[in-house]
Amino acid sequence: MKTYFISDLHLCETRRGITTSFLELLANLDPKETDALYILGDLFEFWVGDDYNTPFNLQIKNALKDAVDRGTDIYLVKGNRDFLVGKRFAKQTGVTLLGDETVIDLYGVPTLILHGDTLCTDDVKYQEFRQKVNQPWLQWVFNHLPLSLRLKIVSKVKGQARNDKQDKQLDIMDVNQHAVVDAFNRQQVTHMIHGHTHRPDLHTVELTNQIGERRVLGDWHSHNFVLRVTASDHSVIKEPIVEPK
Ligand code: LP5
Ligand code: MN
Repeated sequence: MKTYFISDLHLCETRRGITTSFLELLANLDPKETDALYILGDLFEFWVGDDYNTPFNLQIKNALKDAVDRGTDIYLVKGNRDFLVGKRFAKQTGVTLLGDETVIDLYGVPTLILHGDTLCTDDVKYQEFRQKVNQPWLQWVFNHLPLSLRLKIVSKVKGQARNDKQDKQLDIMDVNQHAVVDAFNRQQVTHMIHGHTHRPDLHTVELTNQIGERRVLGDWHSHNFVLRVTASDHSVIKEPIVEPK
């Protein structure tokens, strides 16, 4: 049996190659051989609300629903770009939404899964932004605004965030080691899997009396990136993404 992990696809209408690659992954999931698919955040480039049913969003929702209906459990952790995915999305797709940090039993190994943005504590401006936009009352208000206004706000804030990011040093956008060790200790695990930083790797981390393992997933920019875990091994599947002309 296999368990798959992906993150940071940033699906959007203009990147058909990435979308095709994701739809193929879903269509090829064999429920007889698959325990679960975990999507660790930033499935979408941005999500303005569960009611934004463009043909593109419907295509993705339907593909998720088909895969779930055929018998594969799919779990979704929200990322910093799709933090507004909500209960209606879960109901429409059959996907199970997870909280910021979840410990799963991965073939006998308790493993912490998360998007990864919460580990980047040196990026103070981002953490302040995250706190603001994750306030339930603000999300409630935002979700009740007309779609056209929501789209305008998103495009404005995105522009501001993009400008802000250009001035940031690269190392503040990676994880903070203390935050990593804190997460291992808080959850009492020695294994974690996350995305967000777009710096795929396998790191060892010194913990009290033991060594931790931190697996970072890659984004789906030039290649797709799937981590496949079985009871005996971990392997990364990576293939070039071809954008149709
Ligand atoms: O994803 P990536 O790698 O490009 O960048 C992230 C961080 N950026 C973000 C920004 C969002 O993706 C932008 C989405 C727009 C959302 C609009 C929401 C509308 C309101 C909803 C209310 C419920 O996540 C980036 C990190 C980087 O990862 C690496 O970790 O550095 O962080 C930023 O760029 C954030 C800026 O530093 C701060 C931006 C401040 C903008 C001011 C907005 C005012 C608050 C609005 C509240 C309504
Ligand atoms: Mn992210």
